[in-house]
Amino acid sequence: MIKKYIFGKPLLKTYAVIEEVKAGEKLPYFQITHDHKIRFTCPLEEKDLVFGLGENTRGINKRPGLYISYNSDNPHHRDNTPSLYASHNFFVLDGRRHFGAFFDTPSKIKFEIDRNNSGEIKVSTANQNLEVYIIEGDDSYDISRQFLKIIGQSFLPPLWAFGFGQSRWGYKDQKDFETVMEKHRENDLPLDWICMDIDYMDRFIDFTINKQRFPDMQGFVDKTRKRGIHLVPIIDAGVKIEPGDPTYDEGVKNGYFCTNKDGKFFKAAVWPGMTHFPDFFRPEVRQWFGQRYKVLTDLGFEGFWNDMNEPSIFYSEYNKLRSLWHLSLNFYFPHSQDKAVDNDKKHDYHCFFNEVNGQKVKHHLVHNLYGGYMTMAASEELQKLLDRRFLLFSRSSYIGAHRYGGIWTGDNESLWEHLKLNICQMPGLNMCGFLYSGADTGGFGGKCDRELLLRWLAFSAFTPLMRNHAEKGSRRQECYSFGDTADFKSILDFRYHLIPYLYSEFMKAALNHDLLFKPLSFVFKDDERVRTIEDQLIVGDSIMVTPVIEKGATGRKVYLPQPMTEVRYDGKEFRCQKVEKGEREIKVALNEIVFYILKDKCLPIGKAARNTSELDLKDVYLLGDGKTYQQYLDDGYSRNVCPEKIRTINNK
Ligand code: MIG
Repeated sequence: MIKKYIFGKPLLKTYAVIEEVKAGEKLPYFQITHDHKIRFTCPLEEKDLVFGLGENTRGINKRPGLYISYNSDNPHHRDNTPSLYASHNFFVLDGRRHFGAFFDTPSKIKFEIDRNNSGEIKVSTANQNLEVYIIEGDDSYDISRQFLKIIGQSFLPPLWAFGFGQSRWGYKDQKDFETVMEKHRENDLPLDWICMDIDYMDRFIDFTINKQRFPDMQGFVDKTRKRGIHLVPIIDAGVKIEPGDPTYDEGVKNGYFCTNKDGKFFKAAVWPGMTHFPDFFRPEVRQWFGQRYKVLTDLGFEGFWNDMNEPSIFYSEYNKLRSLWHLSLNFYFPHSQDKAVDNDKKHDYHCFFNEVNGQKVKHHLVHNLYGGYMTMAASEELQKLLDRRFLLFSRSSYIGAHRYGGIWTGDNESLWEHLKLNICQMPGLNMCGFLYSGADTGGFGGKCDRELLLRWLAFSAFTPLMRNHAEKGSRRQECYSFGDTADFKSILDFRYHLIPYLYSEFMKAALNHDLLFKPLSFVFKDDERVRTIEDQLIVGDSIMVTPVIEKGATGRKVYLPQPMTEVRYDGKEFRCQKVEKGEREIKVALNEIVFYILKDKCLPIGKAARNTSELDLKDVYLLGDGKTYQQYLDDGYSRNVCPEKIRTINNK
């Protein structure tokens, strides 16, 4: 059962909830106090866990911790960093009582969960106008699914988006992209898509192509498609101030950009130099900006990633010094963000305006919706420009944006700690609707080594978005950059064997308002022990994954809440054995993947392929002791999806 409670007079209806929800009278579970902020407090019992909060840091269990929803570009985050690229304000309290709570506000909001042993959840925001949804149900899993239902169906990417994606900031011309393709082919490493980062553009101007570097982009896109590979260009939020450029000219002529306190277009520096930000809050601006993608769809592109849309700002017309100070503070004290975010009163986000229902509103009040609105702009117009499903993923988001695109988890680093974070983020992201997601595999910043990349790929092999991405100037981390590629081939081949299952489970989850990634306790409700397990996850209906996440480890300890089938893949074959319930010590070599099939379940395994265009989703065999598998099947690109496209495969 879901009820909503309205406080004050919210500025706007966010795009998060799309189903009608009845209003309740008195908010249960929380005590409310008002001063200059509104605070909601809820006592915690000793054994209560808190799940959710989407992309946020720390574990699957968010207790204890401080989380501040205020979309921030923060490549140096650590475990105690309160704000990342997204705002996902939904959590479930899991204990003797169960309830879910969604704090629907476009403004900054703080979640203190048993912070400093307070023994309570405290949610506070200076914007006292908001809606709170309370969801009651049988258990955390049920509550999460009820929430997924009211926020609407997740974005559905095409099948090729489940293939392996290679990316690196710094690939600059056609030759660089050809090298990636050739290296993959030479080494027999599968590949479905390559990201084009900002260097494909003319001086970082959105919807332009650098003609020197790509003399015939249309021909190149075409040729690449014939090899079964998609090129996926990036689009940044900031539009360069560049008279003569159509995006700039049209934006200025029609007054489509965010304004400053004098009513002029707000100026902020990002990659292209000084830019204006499209005011995505206005429907006509979204439609206009979304239609600008036509420049690229006309060249044959069918996939995009939207970046810098928090929006990220290097410095602005108001804050040159402060921003430089802020940047250097981040550089020298990467752990000090806690303060930096809290002291942002003079920040750029207080210096420009969005137009909300005809009224100028200070950006900081609606900040967390901006990136998601950019995703909506692109998605709604790409629907019109293309006749098939497209790939779209964004860096910044708010709940609701999951209906329009996927997200990646933003800039991370080549750290074992960030691999662990990636694992913990997945269930939370799924609880907030973001099914098509994944991290920069191998780490964006820092020095990735062979071992970390292999272990990370072995986990990413289960995430819908599987992309190796790295920062300009960092050590090369393509799968062919570490000498012998056989181990990498084994992991990437595994991914392609898994795609029939992954795609089918993804589509079923999206169409039935379900999660793909679940904490063990969502499935094994009566097993006390699984409640604190954070390095094993349930993926789909049939399997449990147990990634290796320690440096130098030759294997790991796993816990089985029931007897299962252990599956081991080493690049040659799948080997299965029945294993007992309880603890197990397993060896996992660098080229191997070990996972478990739940009791009475099975999964389809497909053939290896160089890319998804070679895959036949029907050509599968089953592993596990389940009697049947319900496979979702379609052509991988049509829009007319429906939950009935299921075939039953019998297990012999
Ligand atoms: O300030 O486009 O998160 O994936 O490679 C950095 C360059 C801008 C940030 C993105 C990252 C991308 C990079 N971008």
